[in-house]
Amino acid sequence: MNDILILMRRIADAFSLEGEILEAKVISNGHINNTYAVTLRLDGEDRSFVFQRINVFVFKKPRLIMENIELVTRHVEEKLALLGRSRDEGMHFLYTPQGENYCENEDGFWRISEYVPDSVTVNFSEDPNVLRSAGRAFGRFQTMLSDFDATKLHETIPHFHDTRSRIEQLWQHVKEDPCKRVSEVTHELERIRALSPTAVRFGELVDRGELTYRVTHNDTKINNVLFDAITGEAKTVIDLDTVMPGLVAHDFGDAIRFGASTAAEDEPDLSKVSLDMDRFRAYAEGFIGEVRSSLTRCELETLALGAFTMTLELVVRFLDDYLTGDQYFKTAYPGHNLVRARCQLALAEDMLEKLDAMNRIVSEIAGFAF
Ligand code: GN1
Ligand code: MG
Repeated sequence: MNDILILMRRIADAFSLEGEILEAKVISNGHINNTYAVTLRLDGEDRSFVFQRINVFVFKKPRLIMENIELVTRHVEEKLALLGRSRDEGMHFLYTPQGENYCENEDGFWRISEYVPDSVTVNFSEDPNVLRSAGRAFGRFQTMLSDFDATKLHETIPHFHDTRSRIEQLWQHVKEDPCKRVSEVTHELERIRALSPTAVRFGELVDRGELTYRVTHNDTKINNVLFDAITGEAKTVIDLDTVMPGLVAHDFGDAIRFGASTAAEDEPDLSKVSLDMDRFRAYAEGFIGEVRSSLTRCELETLALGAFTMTLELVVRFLDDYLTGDQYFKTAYPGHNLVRARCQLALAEDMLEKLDAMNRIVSEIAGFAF
């Protein structure tokens, strides 16, 4: 048995998951946790599960994430049952004999969820229909949680999408320059300084009470949606680690940042990086179609600004991680975070130029002028 199989066996045992492990594959989508697709032979049947080790550098209190997930998945399950929809549209976690949805031991902090049958993830697609379907899935998720009591949720990463404090933290690290890398990024810092006033508008709108928090997903990359392998329709959203009070524009904006870009998040050739307006429109149609009736005017008016803001926030986060020694995001090569930051900066600049065009599309879909 190879090392991964031995490790997976130990984790399965902690959850009393019996059966022979037939296969264990690394899933390399996310930047934070370690994920494995594991297939076991159980009672003569092949069953697949997702085993995940939580990154406790990022999630300092992983039990609190699992408490949030328990509450959120239960709420979603009840909603799906009421609507007569398929159980596959929600996520299902396994419990240990101690009744917990995680195990914590010398191997780390682990959880196991059932693999959603016939599902696939998509990292990049030029097909607007994929974006429209993803928009519907995140919109439905938002709607299902609209009556969920946000005070029950722990803030698993404080100030997660507080762009203002992310920017302040970056300037603090620029001053400290712990890895002596600041001199390499003077151009990027100059642009961040110029673009910051636009990126901190959300903080100001919240301060003035014009926007309020809802329960949001907060990590709406298209690869956090499971699609039906046969029909291509989105089945469910995954990666519920950052479900917390947040702004609708964060969820909308992060999905656009990742899914409507013409290039990957870490494309080094910046001439390839821009916002694809067809995919923007498709996602907006899917998302707004699901949430339209519950959004305020100010929420609708700031959806497009959310795309720019989330993209600039990622510039700041990737650059901050680069300046402080690449401790947060997994990297595939030295300088990877800098490449990501530069790519996201090119995208943010393009989004700012297209902000009016994005707003016109949102206004058209929402059915009123602003
Ligand atoms: C991380 O783990 P993953 O790849 O779904 C990050 C998000 C970033 C994203 C950038 C907890 O998400 O906030 O937007 O990378 N998650 C956390 O790709 O920090
Ligand atoms: Mg993820």
